Amino acid sequence: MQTKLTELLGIQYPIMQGGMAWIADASLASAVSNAGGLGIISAMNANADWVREEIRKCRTMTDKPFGVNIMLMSPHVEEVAKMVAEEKVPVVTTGAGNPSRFVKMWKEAGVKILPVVASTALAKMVERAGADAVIAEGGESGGHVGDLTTMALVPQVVDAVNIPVVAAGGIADGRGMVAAFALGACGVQMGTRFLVAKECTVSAEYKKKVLAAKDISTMVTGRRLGHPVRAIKTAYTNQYAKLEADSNYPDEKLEEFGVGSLRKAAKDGNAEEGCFLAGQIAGMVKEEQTVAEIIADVMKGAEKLMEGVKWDV
Ligand code: TUI
Repeated sequence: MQTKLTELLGIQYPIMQGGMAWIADASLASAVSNAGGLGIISAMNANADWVREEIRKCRTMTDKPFGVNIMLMSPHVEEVAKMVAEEKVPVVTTGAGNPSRFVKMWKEAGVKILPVVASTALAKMVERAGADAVIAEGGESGGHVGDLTTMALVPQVVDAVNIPVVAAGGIADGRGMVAAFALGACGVQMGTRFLVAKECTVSAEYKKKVLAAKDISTMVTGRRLGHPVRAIKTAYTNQYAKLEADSNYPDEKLEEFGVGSLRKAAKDGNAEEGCFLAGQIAGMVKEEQTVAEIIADVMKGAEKLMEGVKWDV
C-alpha cells in the first residue's frame, strides 16, 4: 500500500511503532522495520551514549529505515538531539513538547522529522519550523496525553497543515487504520498493540496486564503536575490518584512518588509499584504475536475494508 507516509519514509506499510519509554529498544524497532513498518527506538530519559549504542545495535539488526523518539522533557535532550544528527538516523519523532529549536540541525543532517502534536497550534508551529510530517496523537493513547481525542484532533490537524499527518491514539487494527484514512491521515502509529509483540522485550507482567485489560481498564493520572499519563489501573495508579486529589499532599512528594515507576513496570515487572502505560485499545489486544503477524493482520483488515474504495491518502 502506497501513501504519502510510505513515500516519505521509504517503507512498505503505512505503520509506525510508538516510541515507548523503557520498552521500544533495538529489538522491537528492528523487528518493525524488517516487517515493513517504521520501528522506533525510545530515547526516553537516557543519555546520548545509551541511545547511540541502541542505534548501532539496531543497524546490525536491520538495513531498513528506523527512527528515534526524543522525549523533549528528558534531562539529556540537548546531547541526544545532537547525537542523532551525528549518527544521521533516518527519522526522528518527538514527544511531550515543541522540537522547533532542533529542526534546522536535524534537517542539515538529512533526518526526517515527525513531531507528535496534540493540538493544531503546535502542528502549525512545527510545520513552519520545517517538520516533514506530524503525528496527531489523541488522548486515547498510552503515556503522556493531550486533551483531544483522535477523532477530533486528526481532521483538524489535517485541515491546519499542508504536510502529511499520521494518526495515533486508539488504533490497533485494520478498522482503526481505515478510520484514520477517512479522517485524512496517511498512516498510523501504534504503541499498545506492539507492546505484546514476541520481539518486544518488556516484562512478562506488563504483557500479562495488557492482555488481561478490558475497555475501561486504563486511567489518566498526573494532571495536577501538568504531565497527564494514561496507564492500566493498578494499586499504583489508585494510590497516585488518591495523593493527587489530596490538596495537603505537596507537589514535590507527588513527583517523587512517580520516579522510577515506568522502569519498575517495563523492566522489573513490579505489579505493585510499576506504572504500566497503555492506551484505551488495550482491551482489544488479546494475543501475543510476532511483529510480522501484527502488521499482516492490520493490513489484511484494512485492505478488506478498502476493497473497491479509492482514496487519495
Ligand atoms: O510523549 C508521549 N508519550 C509519552 S512521553 C512519556 S515519558 C513521561 N514520563 C512521565 C511524565 C511525562 C512523560 C510517556 N509517554 N506522546 C507524545 C505526546 N506529545 N503526547 C502529547 C504530546 C504533547 C503534548 C503537549 C506534545 C506537545 C505538547 O505541547 C507542547 C508545547 O510546549 O507546546
